[in-house]
Amino acid sequence: MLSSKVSKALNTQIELEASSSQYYLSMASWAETEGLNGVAGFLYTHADEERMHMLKLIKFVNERGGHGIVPALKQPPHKFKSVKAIFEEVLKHEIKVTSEINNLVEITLKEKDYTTHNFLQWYVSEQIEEEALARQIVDKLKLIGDDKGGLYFFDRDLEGIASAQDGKGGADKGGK
Ligand code: OFO
Repeated sequence: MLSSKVSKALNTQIELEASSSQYYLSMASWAETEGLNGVAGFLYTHADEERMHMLKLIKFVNERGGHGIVPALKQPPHKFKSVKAIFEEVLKHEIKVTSEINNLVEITLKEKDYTTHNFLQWYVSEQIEEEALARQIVDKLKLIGDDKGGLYFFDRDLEGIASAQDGKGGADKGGK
């Protein structure tokens, strides 16, 4: 059974995952209107992954006798300056999510809730991957600078990453 503190903290995380999903979805839609299909595909997949993170939390809270609340969400920004600005935002956002996961882990330790602590380890590892990927993309974009040709190839590269992630996402969804 979840303590009210842990339950409240998990519901806050549910909201953060849901708003991450909306945020990346909005970025994806902008990229698509700019003809950046690779960037859009990558971000659409990323938005789906965040939704899966939310769902996994809702199911866990419910299984443990709590109530996973589906939150109301604020409209995310829908205009972006550039692809680089988008991925800098993604990195900043993921760093924030990592810090929230860490706070959550700390709460479970204080509450001696080792089951939730164990469950959260999946999110701890996931954040390492997500931050590293975002950082890698921002570094690439820094190298490209204003080179339009470079951006074209970058977009194509992301298309490849998105389809690889799609495969992984499918397996993840079945297994979690
Ligand atoms: Fe849910 O991992 Fe990104 O935000």
